[in-house]
Amino acid sequence: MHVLKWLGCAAIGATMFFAGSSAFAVTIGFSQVGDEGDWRPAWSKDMQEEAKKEGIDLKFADAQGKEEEQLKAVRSFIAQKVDAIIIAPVVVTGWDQVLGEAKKAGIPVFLADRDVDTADKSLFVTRISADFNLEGRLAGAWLAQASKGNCNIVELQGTTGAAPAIERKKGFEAVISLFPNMKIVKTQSGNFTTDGGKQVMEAFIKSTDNLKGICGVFAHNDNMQLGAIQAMKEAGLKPGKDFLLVSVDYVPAEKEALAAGDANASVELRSAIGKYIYPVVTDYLKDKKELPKWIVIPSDLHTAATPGN
Ligand code: GYE
Repeated sequence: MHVLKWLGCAAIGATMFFAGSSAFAVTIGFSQVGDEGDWRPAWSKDMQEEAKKEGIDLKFADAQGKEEEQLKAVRSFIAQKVDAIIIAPVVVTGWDQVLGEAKKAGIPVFLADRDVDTADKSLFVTRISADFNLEGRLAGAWLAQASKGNCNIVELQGTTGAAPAIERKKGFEAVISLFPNMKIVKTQSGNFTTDGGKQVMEAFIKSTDNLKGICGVFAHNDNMQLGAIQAMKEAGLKPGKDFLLVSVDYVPAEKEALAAGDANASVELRSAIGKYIYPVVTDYLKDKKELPKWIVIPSDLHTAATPGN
């Protein structure tokens, strides 16, 4: 594991290459998951703005949450002979073939944000992302101390098969399993969306007689938590007061929910990360130096009392 060492430093990395006497811009294809929630559009905007600043010709493809669309986008980047491809994979499976095609075409692939599940790590150069398992552990640790190790929990999972849903769950469970009186009593996917979180919480409220005996809600992202807050309020419940709410992303709307006392903690997922990702790609294009397979962006937990900057 390699912790991102450039955080807080100015971004470096010139993005013009010189062939003989003429400079040419770097062309990068970026296959993005979609625009679910608040975090992802913020990151998409950041990637586009940073590319402009760096003089990178960015081909941005929104997969609308569908892996088939991502595969199409990557194949079209290969056909266009881009210099590099960045992928934020919707789900972890199904990547070997298309990554093999990029490798055969000599186009380096970088993973950003989400992970793939492949036995052949030579199919991508590196992955630049937060540690989702750590985020789950931080959320679990916060809930353990806030509930003094006594908590029946409902869990709102992210998109089934997506790296953050898998790892946040694993990390969270690893911590709560240390406490005999903490357990997940209901769990379902809300697909990382506000509506999904609201619907799942409405069903939980019904099936548990208004969350009787429940002490906490762990949502794999803020948007689902924000949907859950709406559902709880509509049922006359008091999220953040009678229930401990912890989630991940720390988007502006969640900060407001924390300040209003409707939620209790959120693990920050940075969205302004283009300035760390592009230099990794452009430096690699220049020197082809082998990189660690994972470059980790740090995660911090925030509460209303510790909002950070
Ligand atoms: O937490 C969620 C988004 O992949 C880590 O995806 C990311 C997650 C993020 O939809 O809000």
